[in-house]
Amino acid sequence: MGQKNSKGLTKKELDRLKKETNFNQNELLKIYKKFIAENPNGMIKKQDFGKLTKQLGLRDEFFSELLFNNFDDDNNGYIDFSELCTVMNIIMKGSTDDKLEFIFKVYDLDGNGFLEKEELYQIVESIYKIASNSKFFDTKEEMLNYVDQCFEEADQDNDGKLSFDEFKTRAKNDPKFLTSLSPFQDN
Ligand SMILES: [Ca+2]
Ligand SMILES: [Ca+2]
Ligand SMILES: [Ca+2]
Repeated sequence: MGQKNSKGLTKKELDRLKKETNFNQNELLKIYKKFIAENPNGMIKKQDFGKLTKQLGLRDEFFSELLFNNFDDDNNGYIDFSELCTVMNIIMKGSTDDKLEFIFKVYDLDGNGFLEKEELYQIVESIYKIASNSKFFDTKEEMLNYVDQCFEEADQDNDGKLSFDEFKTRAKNDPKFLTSLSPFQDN
C-alpha cells in the first residue's frame, strides 16, 4: 500500500492505471474529476452504489450487491478510483471475452471458478422478479426450463458445471442466453 494522497490522484497511481487499462491520461483525468466531484472522500459506499445502479436501470438489490462485490476487489466495503477504473475499462474498452469473463465472475456466486446450476437458478430467479425484463418468458417455469436446457447444452464435458470456456462458447453462439441472464432493463 503506497501513501494515500487524499488531495487527488498520485502520479504513480495515474501511471499504473495508464498501464493497466486502455484509458489514456486525458480519459483517466476526466473520469477522476467526475468521480471526485461525486465522491469527495474518494470512495463509493455500498449505499451510494445502489443508487447509481438504480439510475443505470438495475432494479434489483441482489444484483447491485453482486456487482458491488465484484467492483470492490480488495473487499474493504468501498469502491475506490482504481477499482472503478478496472471495471469501467472492461465495460467501455474490453473485448467480448473480457466482458464475458466479468459476467462469469459476477455469476459465479461461490467463486469456485465454475457456474453451477443452482447459481444460474438464483440469477434467473432474481431477474424474473424484475418483471419487465422477463420479455422472453411467460412463466417462471418456462424460464427455469430454458436454463436447464441451456445448461445441458453448454456443459460439454457433462461434469454438472460450466467452465468459463463452456460459458463463453454458449454465450457467443446464442445471444438470447446472455440477454436472458442480464439484469438490466434495456438490452
Ligand atoms: Ca475496495
Ligand atoms: Ca460457482
Ligand atoms: Ca462442464
